[in-house]
Amino acid sequence: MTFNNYIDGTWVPSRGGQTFENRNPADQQDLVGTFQGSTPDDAADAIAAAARAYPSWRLVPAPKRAETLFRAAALIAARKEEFARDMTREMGKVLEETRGDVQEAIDMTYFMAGEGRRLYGQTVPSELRNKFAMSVRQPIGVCAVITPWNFPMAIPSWKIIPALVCGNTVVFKPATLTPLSAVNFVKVLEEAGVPPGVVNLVTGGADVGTVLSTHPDVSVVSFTGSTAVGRLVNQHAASAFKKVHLEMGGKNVVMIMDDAQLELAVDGCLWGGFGTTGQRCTAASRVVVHERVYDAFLEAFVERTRALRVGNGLDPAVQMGPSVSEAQLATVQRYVEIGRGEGARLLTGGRRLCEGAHARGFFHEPTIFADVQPTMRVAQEEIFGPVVSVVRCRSLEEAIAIGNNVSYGLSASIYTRDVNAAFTAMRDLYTGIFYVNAPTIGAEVHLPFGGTKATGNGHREAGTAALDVFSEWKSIYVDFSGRLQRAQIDTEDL
Ligand code: UN1
Repeated sequence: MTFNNYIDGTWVPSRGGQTFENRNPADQQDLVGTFQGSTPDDAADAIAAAARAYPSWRLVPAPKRAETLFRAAALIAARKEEFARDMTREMGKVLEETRGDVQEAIDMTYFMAGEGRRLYGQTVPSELRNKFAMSVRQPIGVCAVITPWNFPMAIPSWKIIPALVCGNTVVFKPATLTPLSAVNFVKVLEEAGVPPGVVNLVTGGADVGTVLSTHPDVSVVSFTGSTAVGRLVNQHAASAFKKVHLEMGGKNVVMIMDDAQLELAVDGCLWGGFGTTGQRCTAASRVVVHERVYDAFLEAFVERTRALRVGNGLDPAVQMGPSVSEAQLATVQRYVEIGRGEGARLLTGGRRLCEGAHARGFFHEPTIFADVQPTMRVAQEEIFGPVVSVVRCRSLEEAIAIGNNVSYGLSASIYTRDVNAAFTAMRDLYTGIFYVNAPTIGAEVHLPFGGTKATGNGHREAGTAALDVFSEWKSIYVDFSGRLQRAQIDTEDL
């Protein structure tokens, strides 16, 4: 089946006539669909439609905009199973997780629709008599939304829904590996009654992204993806002073102290390290373990990892799906070689799986490196695959130092029963997200999501923090004194 772009309320093919295929990474014989390989002209059409729709959408009262979004949330909920299956087919993660992804989009849509009746500003006393002061949120204009393939419905919802509730219009470019989930999401918005031009979908590659981040009629660019591409987006958008929100790489750490409940920590490391085949920006790709429990932890972690069932995520018995693409699998294989070359001890995994049904997809064994030095590349660089690096430490202080000593700052966690250790780590890990006695993944939609250092550029999505990306403050002063009052000058009490 061939899917079109959605521009100005109509499903249209690309002007250039090019298409691309989307195949199941668990089974390359399974063609998921054919999608538009859009051109810069298609992107420009979508931006023009969004710019035309903006003046009227911004004036729809926010609670009314929200009503449309409440309807969208209910529609996604009704189709959760169908959307989860489509998602597993197009990007490989297991059904339980794709259901979670769709659920996250439902949660975000309900949460942000609720904001339609808030969008709170402030009223504050003026320093002058008979003068009223307040701040209100105002929409910004056309928002470009560029999203990754690892959370194909959740992450678009984190951006598109707050953009809409604030009164902006949207041009959405999903990752080329997950266009079907994007089509599913946009169809729901259409059906819920989002007016033509308010949301536009353009599938395609870097050409489309470049137009979105450089076009003069785009005011906001919200991007989640690699640090390298994020840097480009930032550079493209800089000269026109566009507002840019970036969410990029991570090299998240789980710290396991000598008083930790080890079984709980092993559960967390399995889920955090190998959930989504390690393809989360929040993945627990580093585990720092206190020397007193190091061997015991590794023994249990390796045993449980070896038992993980790897395969097609549509099979309910499978616990870990494939890498999303051949290129991603090659990256995993490259890092396994790098780790070996650096002298890390390979405890389990390390090979591509290609026997039987595995031969049709991009499967790799869940892999653990032990005795990793914190400066090794496998402990510093984001791999985005099922590879966990375990580092030994002697104290909480050392664990925190190792934890912080990477260029990224998305998520971190500690396993301990010592409240003092937990609070010290909570304070001292310079990350955007922190967990106690849980892995580095599991963010909920009503709290800010994002990271420090090379992970982000200071913004947060999710929670009410997302409203700060998609709106700008306007401070309003109303003088009802009937005479000129000069702030900072007429300081005497008149
Ligand atoms: C990501 O890691 O790419 O916190 C997003 C989580 C999910 C979102 C993760 N709710 O694990």
